[in-house]
Amino acid sequence: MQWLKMKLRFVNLILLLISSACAQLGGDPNGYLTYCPCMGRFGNQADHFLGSLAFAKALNRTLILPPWVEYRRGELRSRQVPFNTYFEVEPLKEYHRVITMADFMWHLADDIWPESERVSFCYKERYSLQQEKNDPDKPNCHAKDGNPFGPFWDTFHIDFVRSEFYAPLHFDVHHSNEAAKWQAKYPADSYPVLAFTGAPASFPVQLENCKLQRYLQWSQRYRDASKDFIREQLPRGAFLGIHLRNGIDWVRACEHVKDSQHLFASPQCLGYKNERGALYPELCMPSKEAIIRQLKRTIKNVRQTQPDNEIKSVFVASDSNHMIGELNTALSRMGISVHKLPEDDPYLDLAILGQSNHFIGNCISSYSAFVKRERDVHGFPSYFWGFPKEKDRKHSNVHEEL
Ligand code: GFB
Repeated sequence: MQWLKMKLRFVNLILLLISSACAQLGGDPNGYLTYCPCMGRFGNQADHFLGSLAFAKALNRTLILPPWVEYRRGELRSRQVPFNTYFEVEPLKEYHRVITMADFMWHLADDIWPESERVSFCYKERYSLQQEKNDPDKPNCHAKDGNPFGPFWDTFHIDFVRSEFYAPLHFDVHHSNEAAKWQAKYPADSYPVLAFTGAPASFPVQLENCKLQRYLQWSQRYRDASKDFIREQLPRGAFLGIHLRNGIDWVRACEHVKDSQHLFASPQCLGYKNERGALYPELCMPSKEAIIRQLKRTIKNVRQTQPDNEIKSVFVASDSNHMIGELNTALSRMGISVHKLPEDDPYLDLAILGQSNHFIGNCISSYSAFVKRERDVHGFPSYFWGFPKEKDRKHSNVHEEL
């Protein structure tokens, strides 16, 4: 008898735990929104994330936090890295309701988004690369066609039974009553989850959404790793973080400068309407000489303006050439040492750049833009390579800090 009572109590306890877990993860009657971060690498995905967060809030739907999509050399399929590997989930909740994709799929999807009701959303028909899949009588989003589209949804065994084309609706919820139009066309009771084939956001990030960066806070692992590196590897004192974007993909991308008004993240220095000037090549690919000149000038400026917090070292983040030898040679007479991570880690590079006393980034790069936004949140100064233009700087004595 005693044994039976204990068993019943145990079963009750388990039921209580399950029901409280469900209550915590209770379904949102206003619905959910998710998407595949299927365009570009981290900088692009981060821009898209901020826009998607703002969009989910405007539609008053919980944002299902997608994993980050990564590409490894030699691998045919993208890797999906859980959102909270790099960033905390809790601070986002101060802005809006969010849930990780893993939590949603394991705890809520069976009830809220059963397999037979999974609809993929795209603006208009997307053609498959496999011709035989394109049926003129059955237009489709082909949401899982190609890499990273297929591997992304496969991570959570998601297949779609139908496509929905949402044209002419769009994602700019700041300048019109677009959110109300979405809600009217796709109410949560008939469309519990809006699952987009790509991010419901613009690239580069809309000006209005830049400030949402404050809710994107590094996970404990990256906070600790960046602090440890700064404490253990850099000399005591202020340090200057620099981003050198100079790999072959970048060399090719910079060729588009000559026929564009904007390229990638360029509005961050030129302004969204080019109010601070037009594009020029040195903004994208500064020469080694220009980099060294700007470094020396920045270090001297800081010596003059902040004599009690002089720059003692430079931390270099790069996708390709860190220029460690050249920079050490150029800066050793000023008593400055130059450092990089022992192993490539794009996220740790970002987390360290975010904490440097001063930062020089690449205006065109969305990777640099991530750092700039994070530093703006904390009021830390940032500058860009080749900005303002050297000749403009001489003539106008412009204050460089943005
Ligand atoms: O982040 P991302 O979209 O920035 O892509 P851009 C660049 C990727 O290169 C990063 C690596 O996600 C990193 O994986 N990378 C860049 C770096 N800088 C660093 C660095 O300092 N350290 C390390 N460890 N890795 C543009 C895209 O890249 O590149 C465009 O926006 C296009 O879509 C173009 O692909 C060619 O904005 O710089």
